[in-house]
Amino acid sequence: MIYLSLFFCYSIMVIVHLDADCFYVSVERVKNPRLIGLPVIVGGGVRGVVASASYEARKFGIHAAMPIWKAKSLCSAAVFVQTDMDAYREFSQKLFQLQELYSPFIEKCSIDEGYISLKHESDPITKARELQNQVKSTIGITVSLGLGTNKLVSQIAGKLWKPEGLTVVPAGTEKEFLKTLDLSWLPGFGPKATQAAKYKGFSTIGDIQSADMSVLFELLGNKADKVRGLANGIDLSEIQLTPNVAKSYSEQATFEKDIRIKQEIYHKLQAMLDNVMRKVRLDGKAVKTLEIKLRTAAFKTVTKSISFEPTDNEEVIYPVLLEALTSVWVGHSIRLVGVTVSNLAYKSAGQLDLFNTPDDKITKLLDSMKSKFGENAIKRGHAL
Ligand code: TTP
Ligand code: MG
Repeated sequence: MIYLSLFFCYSIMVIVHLDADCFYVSVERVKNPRLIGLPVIVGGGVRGVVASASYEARKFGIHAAMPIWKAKSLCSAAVFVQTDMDAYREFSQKLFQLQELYSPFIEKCSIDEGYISLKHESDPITKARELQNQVKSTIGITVSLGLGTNKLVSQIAGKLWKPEGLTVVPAGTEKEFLKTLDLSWLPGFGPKATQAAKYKGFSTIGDIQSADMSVLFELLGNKADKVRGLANGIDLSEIQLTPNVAKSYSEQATFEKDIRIKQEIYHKLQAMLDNVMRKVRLDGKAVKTLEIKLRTAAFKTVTKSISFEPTDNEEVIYPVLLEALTSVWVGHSIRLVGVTVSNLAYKSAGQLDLFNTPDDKITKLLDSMKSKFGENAIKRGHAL
């Protein structure tokens, strides 16, 4: 009986709310680990306000949107860092790409916040914990998660205990969970509305649950019904799917002159594969499928795709590339070639051994030379 009811809870408690902890600060700490443990404030610029405050800084009463001068007066020891939007966008992309490995049902709400449906998982709590750990080990920042039967409950649960929280609201306990929380947790209750409601004697969500409907109408007008539902943990809004960020990496090129020699085309495809696999590695991923595309001088296009064990090393894929090319090669003149790698896997610390990465000393050397001296600083022989 217990097992049955637990399974029932798991099977419908499937919406996860994810929000990164002091996101801008966390990214700055990956860039500069000396900031770890200190009261850190990211912000300034034209608006001169706090964008993100570390949890150490929040102990001094510092919060987002506060003028920098005020933050300085509250904590003279705080370290102030200018915003670096390129870095935050890059980390945000990584964060959402990683979530895509857990679910195809994702709604991105902001740079560091979203909903993920785990309705296809038999044990969403374990899966959510895995996601939380993987974000930390691969991206280097922490996130807080809330699990519930709907978006409202999972969002409140996720924001209630931070940082690194994982709060679960089992099915059937939504009303109880919300009951003692301050009114301002409910959507629509900004500072003004909350003040007006408090004036009328409403203080907690529980007060709204048990309020006389006529009083609620007086306070909220035609929103009263909806708000009463929300207060009782009823939210029928669906996850609004956000299109995927990066499901594949590809490159294609049209030759100045058509090429008829298979070896030459193979070398061109190898060079393109080198480029896309460098991007795969920079994003900390591995791939499981290669597709090549050839377009003949007569504009006939052929494609061939082959799957293999996950790898982030082009050397492992060269034989697959040759196999794909050989399978479609009929000796035509070729005007355009393309390479796509897809079916992505995320390369986390714990998964390193799972990836097919035999001896990648050369690949590592090439990557580090390109990072230091530019993309064209060094190439493999076939790219020359
Ligand atoms: P939030 O998730 O609201 O804040 P946070 O991640 O810094 O802290 P928390 O642990 O409470 O989630 O916003 C995400 C980022 O958006 C935040 O790091 C900086 C930016 N931001 C602003 O630039 N201005 C603001 O007023 C707020 C609230 C956020
Ligand atoms: Mg956040």
